[in-house]
Order: sequence, then structure tokens, then C-alpha cells
Amino acid sequence: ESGEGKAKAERMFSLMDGFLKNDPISLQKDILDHVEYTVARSRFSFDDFEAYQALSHSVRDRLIERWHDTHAYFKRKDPKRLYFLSLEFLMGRSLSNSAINLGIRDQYADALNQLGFEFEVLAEQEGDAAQGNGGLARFSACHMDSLATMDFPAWGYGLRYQYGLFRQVILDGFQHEQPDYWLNFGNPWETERIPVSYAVKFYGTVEEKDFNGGKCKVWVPGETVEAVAYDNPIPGYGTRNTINLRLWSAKPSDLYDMESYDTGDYINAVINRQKAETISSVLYPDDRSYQGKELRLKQQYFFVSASVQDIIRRFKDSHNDFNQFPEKVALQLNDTHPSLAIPEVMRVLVDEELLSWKQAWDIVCKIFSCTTHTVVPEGLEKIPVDLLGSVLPRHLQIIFDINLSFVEELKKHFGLDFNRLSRMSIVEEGAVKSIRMANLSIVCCHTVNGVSRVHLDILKTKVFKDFYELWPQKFHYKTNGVTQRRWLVVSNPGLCGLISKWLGTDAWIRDMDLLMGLRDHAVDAELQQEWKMVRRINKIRLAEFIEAMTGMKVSPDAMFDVQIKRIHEYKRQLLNILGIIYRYDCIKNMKESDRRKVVPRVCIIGGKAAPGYKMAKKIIKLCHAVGETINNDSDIGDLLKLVFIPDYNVSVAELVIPGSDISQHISTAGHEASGTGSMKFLMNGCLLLATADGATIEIIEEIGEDNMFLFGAKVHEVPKLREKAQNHGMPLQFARALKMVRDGYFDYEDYFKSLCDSIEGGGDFYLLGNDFASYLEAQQAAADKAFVDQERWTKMSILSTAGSGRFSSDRTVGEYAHQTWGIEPCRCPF
Ligand code: CBF
Repeated sequence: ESGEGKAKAERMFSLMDGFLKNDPISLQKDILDHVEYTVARSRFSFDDFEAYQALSHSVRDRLIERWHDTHAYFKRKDPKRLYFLSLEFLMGRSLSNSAINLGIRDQYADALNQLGFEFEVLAEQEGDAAQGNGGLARFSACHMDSLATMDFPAWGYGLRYQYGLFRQVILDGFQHEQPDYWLNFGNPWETERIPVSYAVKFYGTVEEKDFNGGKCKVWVPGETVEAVAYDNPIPGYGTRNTINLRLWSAKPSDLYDMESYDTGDYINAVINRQKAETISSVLYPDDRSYQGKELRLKQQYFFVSASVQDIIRRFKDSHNDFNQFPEKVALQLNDTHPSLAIPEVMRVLVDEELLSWKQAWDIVCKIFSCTTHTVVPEGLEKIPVDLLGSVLPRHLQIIFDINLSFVEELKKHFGLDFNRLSRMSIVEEGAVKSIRMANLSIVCCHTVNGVSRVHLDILKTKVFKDFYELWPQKFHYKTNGVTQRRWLVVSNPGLCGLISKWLGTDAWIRDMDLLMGLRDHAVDAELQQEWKMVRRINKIRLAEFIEAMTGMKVSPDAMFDVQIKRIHEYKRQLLNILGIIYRYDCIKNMKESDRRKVVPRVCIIGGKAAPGYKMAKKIIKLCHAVGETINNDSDIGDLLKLVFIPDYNVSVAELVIPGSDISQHISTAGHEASGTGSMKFLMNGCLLLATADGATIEIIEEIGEDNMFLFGAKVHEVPKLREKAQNHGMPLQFARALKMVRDGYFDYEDYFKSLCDSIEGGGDFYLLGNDFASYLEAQQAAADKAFVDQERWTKMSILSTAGSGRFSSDRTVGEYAHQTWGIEPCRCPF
């Protein structure tokens, strides 16, 4: 600092009280000030929601302090930064997580108590930030938490949707979707940065201009939209580092389009300009296919363009040589959704920064890496050339140019193998000529990561086989992980306390490998007793929640058997429901003496179906229809219950997972890229009933087959079994359960006909029939039997938690940082 600057800074600092204080009186004063001045309610009269708002603002103030310090420090140290680009971030609630990561949750709880409020009750007031669909979006959220905790200099970039993932409302057992206008009640965590805004261009034409004795391309846009930054601080745990998640919101641009004003229709001109806002209005609710939608394309480019402008602006603030760019910048693409960042960086470097194509290309090849979350080629995104050419004409040219050089390279490698060339080309010829976004990413990224070991095998041998043969060194995997801060510390404080007590430290919150220490105590009677107690309290809490949500009373003595995740045919909720029908039928036909031996079960299913996914919606209805019959059958009583939890989201998961005894991860082998739900259950000491798919294969290695209930076909067996399924009948038990659905035992037989048809008659693509017998075996012979022996069950539960350390996102992020991004921690010293 210059002398003058230093003096000014000192004076500013002397005017402040220093950092905000965290003693109970200061916290109370702070909360009351926010009640009075931010929420604008009298400090003598405010309700829980207003108290929540004030409390969040008070927490946010502390986040902002750390956020500023962190960014000033990063600026000073100028480390290589990671920019994590994702179209989806499923953050859930922030209050508890932030207060815990700041290390002042208990201080706040005390302060609130003295004001007559309870921290937990206020935390319940917060709505979920549901800016994403499922696994891929939670991946982004967990990574942000780990990046901050591990002091990595990172930024997240995404889109600030006005409507997050739809709310699921169940009427007469059918799913209905309602918009989630999550901003209706304000969002205290974000800060609008009006000065941080960029013009994002669309449509128009590309013109050639003379430049420096040659030609250059100039994009003359047809529409300009303003991207305004909204910053969301992400605090690390056990560190002052607080990084930023910057989400872009679309606003009409000041660069108004003269043509609309020339019409003289002022009102319509203004209304048209207002339509710009629709770009960031709604999240696409399908987590698998979004082919060829103009709005989707605009969303992708909008957030990518604003982010790239922001990144380049930050780089240029302290550097003037683009050769240094790869030393300072790593860009991570979360799936192919942000891959337009590649032609965008090329465009900015070549057209605006006037670098040569070769210079720009060298930079691009060094800075981009991506993670793919897909298992099947059909899941890969394609954009019709006509659409791309109309919305982003200059980008289409750039992609064609990249492809031209790429195809030349291919010819050198493989000769004129036209089949291979056409499979690998970025441009897909065919009825609808399209750009293959995955091919674009692979060509330009230095590293492509899968999300589990078996996922990488599938990428190498199937999905990206051709590319793997060309560039084996590009393909890697980093098995997914989840953050223990949210999935244990926030959601299961009872178990956390117990773990820390028995390990003699809470250092595991930053170093999950320490959980292995629990293995030494797995059969200790005292720990077993305490473990059971904590788990029972969580089950009682879950039972209360179920009653509040569905009106159904369930007994915490029963085994809670849970499957919560997106509804998909490959995730096989239908297998679960058919298993329940089979169990119901068995109980119904049992003698009284046998009934007494039945382990009572509460089967809990929850999840959303994409609004246009008919089969998934039928599965939801079937679950309700079967539940209706079973739950009202007086022959069955408490021996079996089936509950559907509506509107499954992050905060519902936080409540359900700690109260589960067993959880199902039963996808057809080879279909789940990783699966992360299993990891959350595992940490919480819930036993897994699973197929050997995705990351479960690595979980088995970590905790051993004896500590879970494994069943079903293996990945390598699936193709053969599929052929067999075409020609063979179904096992009897399976056929019987299915027949009950077909024959109308649960009513709605016409509605369920196509569901039954999808598995009968040789079309059982997901191998439900094939796996049914071993599924029942795992449920009855293994799980029921183990549950009766509570000592053994508790040992398995403790060993599950003990073996979950490897599935922390801290491990995943550490691997990405060292092997892919080349970034180092940069810990703010204050
Ligand atoms: O990698 C995170 C998760 O992503 C998905 O949810 C996805 O959106 N493609 C996969 O289906 C999961 O297997 C994976 O764990």
C-alpha cells in the first residue's frame, strides 16, 4: 500500500469495531438490530420467520467479513484459481451449515435461547435452494464445501434460477408439479452485485473486417442481455476461508435494440426487452435429456459467457500476458452443460484479445477439464446446428474450425476409417445435423474424469471407446464423495457427538479417514448401547415427520427401509415395490404362528419424476396404490407399511437418512455412474441393500460384503442376461407379484398396463425379473435375519460409518486438485 492508501485503510478500520464479535450479548444485539433495521420489524414483536431472517443476516455479516478477507488474500497471493462451472447447484438450506462452518452454531443457539427462540426451530423456516435436479447438482454443492474447507482458491459459477426444481404435490397418488418460486420469501444469503454485470450477446451475424493487413471476424449480435452477479459466500469448516458461488441473473440490457423503438410501439418494445429475464427464470427439470431446446442453449451460453468475461477480467486486473493464463486459471466443466465455454474462450481470445488461433488453442487445451456423469451415449447432449448457428453464429464457426483440425488429426491416426471419423466427429451428420457437446469437451479438455472406477471402465469400453483409443492419457476417474459437514454434522448431531466422544477428537470433520478408529470399538457394548440410542432418537424424529407429512403413524420398532432418489426405471423403484407386494402377499397367506416371526417393516420411498417421464410417474402412482391397500389391510397391521414421502429434497434427506435402518441402491448394474445417496446413508450408519453398481463397488471393498446386503447381476453379466431375458420366462414369485398389479388388485389396471408391459414379454431391459430372487434373498434371508440380532446389526452399522471416510468429497476434491486442476491450498491467515 502507498502511504496515503495505508492511512486511509487505517482510518476506515478505526471507524469499524474490528471484526464482529461472537459472545452471546453481541450476537443478541446483532440479531435484534437486524430485526429492527433489515427486516424492519419492531424488536419487541417478531415471529419465528422474522427471527430466522434476522439470524441469517447476522450469520451472513460474518460470512461477508471472511469472504472479503479471503478474496483480498487470494488477490495478494495470486495463486492459480479453479473456476467450477455448473448449470446446477443443489445447495439446500444454508443457515445451520454456515453457522456450523463458522464454528458459532452453539453460541447462536445460546444467544437465541435467551431471546426466547430455538435455533433449530428457526432453521426450519428456511426454504431449500433447489437450483438443480439431483446427483450432479449435489456434486457441485459438496465440492464447493470441500473446496472452501480445504482452502483451495476456487470460485463456483452458475445460473440463478427464479424457479428451482418443481415442488412435487401428490393428489390421489399422482404427481403434480408446482413451480418453486423460492425467492418469494427473500434469500438472505445472496448479495446482488449490480456493478458486476456483463453484456451477453445472442443471434445476429458474423462479418469479416480488414484487420492488420488480414481479416478478422466481428460478431454483430441481434440481442443483448445483461448478466448480473449474485454472490453466495461458501464458508469452509475450521478455516476462515470463505469462497464464492457467483450465480448470474438475466436482466434487460441498457444497450437497447433500436429497431423495437422504431416501431413506435413503446409498450411492446419494453415488454419484449423484459423477456430477457426468462433466460434465468426456470431450471430444466429433467436430469437426463434436454435435446435441442433454444432456451436451454441460451441458458448455457448466458452463464458461460458471463463467467468467462468475469474470469478474464479478473486475470487482466493483475496480468497482461495471456501466456500466463494456464498458470493462473483452471476451468472445470461439470458435465457437458457448460462446454460452450470452450468456443467462448476461443472467441474472446481470438476476436477480442486478438491472439492468434494457435495461441488461443494452446491456452484452451491447457485450462479445461471436465467430469462426465453419464453412463449411456443417449444421455449425451447434442445441439442442432441450425439452432446453434442462429443463436450463436460465431461459436458455430469456431466449433467447425476446431472440428476441421480434429478430423485432420484423426485421419493421420486412423487413416480413412470413415465410420470411426463420423462417430468421433464433433459434428453429427444425419436427419438433424448436430453438435455433440461431449465430443467437443473431450477434444478440448486435457482431462476427462468419470465419477467411479466402474464408470471409467464403461467410458473406456463403451461410451467414449473411440476417444479412449486415441487419447488414453486423457481419461481418469475420481470416485465421488459427499461432504460430512452437511451429511453428518448438520443432519445428525447426535451421532457426531458420539463419534467425537469415542474417537476422542472431532478432527474427523476435516479428516474423515479418522473414522476408521471406530472399527476398534464396533463390538464394545457401551458404544453399541449409545449408538442404538442415538439411532432410535433419529427414528422417532423420522416417524414424527412421516406422521406430519402423510398422517400415517409408524412404529420406530419396525425396520425403516428407505429408497429416496430421483424416480427412474434404471434405479428400479419398481423392483422395490414388487418386492413389497410379494412380502405383503406372503404375510397375508401366513399362519398366525409364522406371522409372529415377521420383522415389521416400514418401507419408505421418495423422489421426483421428471414431468414428462410417464413411466416414472406411473411408478409413483403404483407406490401409492399399493400403499393404500397394504396400509389399510387389518390383516397386516404394523407388520408392513408403505409410505411415500412427497417433495423429496435436500432438507428432507437430512431428516430421513439419519433415521433409516436400511437403504436401497438397487440400479441395474452398469447404469449408475456413481451414486452418492449410498455414501450419505453409509456415513450415518445405515446398512446398504445394493447391487454392485457405480461407487457401491468401492464401498464393498471398503466395508466388506458382510456388512451390507448385496444382490443381483454384476456389470459384466448384464449384456448376456439381457439377451436371455428376451427368451425366458420370469421367476414365479416375480410373475405373481406382477400379476397382482396387472389384474387390478391395486385398482388402476389400465393405467399400470404399460408399466407391466415394459417388463413382461421379454422386454425386461432393467432385469427386474432376473434379479428378483436374489433381491428377495437379500431382503429376507439376510436383512431380516440380521435385524433380529441387534448386536450384529449395530456392529454392521458402526462398521459402515467407520468405513465411510473414503467417500468424503474432501478426498475427491483433493484428488481433483492435485491430479487435474494443479491448484494448491491458499489459507487466509487472519
Ligand atoms: O456424479 C454425480 C451423480 O450424477 C448423476 O446423478 C447424474 O446426474 N448423471 C448420476 O446419475 C449419478 O450416478 C452420480 O452419482
